[in-house]
Amino acid sequence: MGNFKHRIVYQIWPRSFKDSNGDGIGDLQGIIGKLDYIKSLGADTLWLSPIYATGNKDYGYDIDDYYKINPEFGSMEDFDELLHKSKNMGIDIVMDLVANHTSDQHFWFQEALKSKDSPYRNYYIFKQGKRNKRGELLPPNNWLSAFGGSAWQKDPNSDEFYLTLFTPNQCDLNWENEKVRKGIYEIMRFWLDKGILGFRMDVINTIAKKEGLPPAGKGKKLDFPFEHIVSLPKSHEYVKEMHEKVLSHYEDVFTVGEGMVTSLEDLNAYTRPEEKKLQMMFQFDVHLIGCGPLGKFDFRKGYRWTPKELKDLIIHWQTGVEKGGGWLGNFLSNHDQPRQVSRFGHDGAFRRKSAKSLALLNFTLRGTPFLYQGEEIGMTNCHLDEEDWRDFEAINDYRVLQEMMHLPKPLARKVIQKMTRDHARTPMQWSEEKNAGFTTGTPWIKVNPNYSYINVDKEIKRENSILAFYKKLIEIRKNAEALNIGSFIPVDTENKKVLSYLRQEGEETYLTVINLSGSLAEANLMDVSAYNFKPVLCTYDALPFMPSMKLQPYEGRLYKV
Ligand code: TEU
Ligand code: CA
Repeated sequence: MGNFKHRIVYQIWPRSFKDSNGDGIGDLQGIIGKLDYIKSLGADTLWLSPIYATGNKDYGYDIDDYYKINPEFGSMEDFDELLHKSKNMGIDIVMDLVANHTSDQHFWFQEALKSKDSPYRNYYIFKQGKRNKRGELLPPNNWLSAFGGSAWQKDPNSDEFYLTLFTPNQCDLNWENEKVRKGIYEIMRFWLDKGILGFRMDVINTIAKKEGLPPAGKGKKLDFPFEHIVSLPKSHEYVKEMHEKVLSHYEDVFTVGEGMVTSLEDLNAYTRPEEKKLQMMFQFDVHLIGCGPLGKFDFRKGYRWTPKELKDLIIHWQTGVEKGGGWLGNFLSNHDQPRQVSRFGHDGAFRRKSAKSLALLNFTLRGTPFLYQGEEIGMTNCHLDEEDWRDFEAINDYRVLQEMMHLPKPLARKVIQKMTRDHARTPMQWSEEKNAGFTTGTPWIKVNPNYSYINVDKEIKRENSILAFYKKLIEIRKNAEALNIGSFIPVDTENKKVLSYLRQEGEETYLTVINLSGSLAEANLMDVSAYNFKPVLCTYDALPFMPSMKLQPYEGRLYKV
């Protein structure tokens, strides 16, 4: 299991996984109670979204104290119990490391606010505001926050502003300050020494900011400063230092970097083993398909995309990362994304079929597979009215879409409904009991009413369920070196609907064929017809391989020589 390329990662967003004490909020004892379930899937690694003390302005990604457990989730004893029990079952824990920012309640920031001379002032990014002709104090530059609005907050006690690239309560750390770096490394050692396996590193490629903080884009209107914050050479240096000072001192430590838009070159430069930085990284190109250049709420392309576009993106990243010697973490959904069947497949009549094909895709691509709570039962997006929104991003961008982009309310609402992160955060659907068996109390967020027929209990009892498909697939992947580390070789690349590829290692060859479209399609596999393929796992019937095969909507097949 030791190798990071062989791991199967299950992501939990603890607030919505399982509530054990009836307060409507998921917690650590809830997770402990479901370890058997996670084990039964075949996962060996558990990534927990942040469980530290937080003010919940960004539901855990705004950390007040990195050494304390969020009391809503339990205590440090609960955590130790979780760590111990999961380890005994062969499951390792990966924690979220949020090192780009702390919350404004963190001790460092509270001290920094006290005065301009505070020894903690330089832990953050404070800068003198600018005065306009009328003498009004304005933010130091035009940087836009990732969640809309200016990225600067006024210091109540001076003419300075501090940088917050996400919510106004998440204060960007100044990584140039060696004390900040040391402070973060100490946090990492604390958790690694406790026995966790490693970290998923939040927006790790934005920790360095361009010197002098120059204006973004054309410099006039608010603009997101991609060019001044994403993957600057200094970010690479810091990650390298982190590896040298911390990670390299532990055996078998797991690291996956998360960040904003990266290029192939950049991802490879973070993840090539000889760079000694990270083991793998996520990319978001696939998730932003159909969005405009401003990101997920930029609806100007209408969220329209073709199966061919999706296919080309996948092939681009697969072949480019292999060539460049890097490594990907593969995922189709997480706590920031809509549910995958709703986004890439079909959440109506073909829900089951498309859920299985998307699983087949995620688990046979080259890279370490991550699966997000609920995808294994085909959970879908939920109809969410304004009063159901919990996420700052949705609430704030709803306003921004109307005020800055002049969208009429109904369209703004539609855009939010399409992409809000709340879809991923509706509670895990365990059973057909009240509140999907998530809580006996009042859930903190709406439960998707479709829990009456989409839930774990039902899936367990059902033949040919999505859940059973995941289990088989994971079992197959675990025992197939070609699927873990093999080469990715696309075939039938011109096909407009069907994605087909070989995974090859030594004598072992697998072939994946997936119809990414909701209509009938035909795969042309003449090029690989010399192989003696046998069906291994299919989403419809296990049909024999043929050089030309008709595929049903969202049909997927896995063959093996
Ligand atoms: O997200 C980082 C990130 O790149 C976001 O801008 C992402 O694009 C956004 O969620 C899209 O809606 C990470 C965490 O995963 C996210 O939950 C946090 O809110 C964010 O960092 C700040 O810590
Ligand atoms: Ca609880």
